[in-house]
Amino acid sequence: MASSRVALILAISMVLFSSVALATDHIVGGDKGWTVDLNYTQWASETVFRVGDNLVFNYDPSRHNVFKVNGTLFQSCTFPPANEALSTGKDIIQLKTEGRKWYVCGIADHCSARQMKFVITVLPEAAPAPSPPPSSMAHSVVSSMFGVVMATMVAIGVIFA
Ligand SMILES: [Cu+2]
Repeated sequence: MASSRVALILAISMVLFSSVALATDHIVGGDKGWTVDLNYTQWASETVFRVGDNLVFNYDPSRHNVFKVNGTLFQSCTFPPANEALSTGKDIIQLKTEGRKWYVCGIADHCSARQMKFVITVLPEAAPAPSPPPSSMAHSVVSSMFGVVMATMVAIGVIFA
């Protein structure tokens, strides 16, 4: 009976996972992380950001920090109060809304002179299929119902096996 319970849990979790949109972790600056004199504007321009994705800042917390700012503060490299900085050295920011977001380092002249600043544009969550919204909605309902039916059949098969 224990093994059939495991199979049931597996079947249910397969359905759950299949309906969760894929979120991506974007490591800011890639292997080099968040540091001076790296072209983050270029990094950001080569990356597609979507709602639900994460920005991951890896850095030495004794040398850098992270501020999320608005466009005006970004342009002038001025910062919110220091206690609003992220400063753990491994900060993960989930992108919850669409639109433009600005990030800077608030230490010394890293924003104004050492390129530690970038802007991103967050796009809507990825659709499950590259089709127009009404039909893709219908498609996802059908496919998730199919998944539930399959899992139920597998579960019933396991219980009565
Ligand atoms: Cu810095």
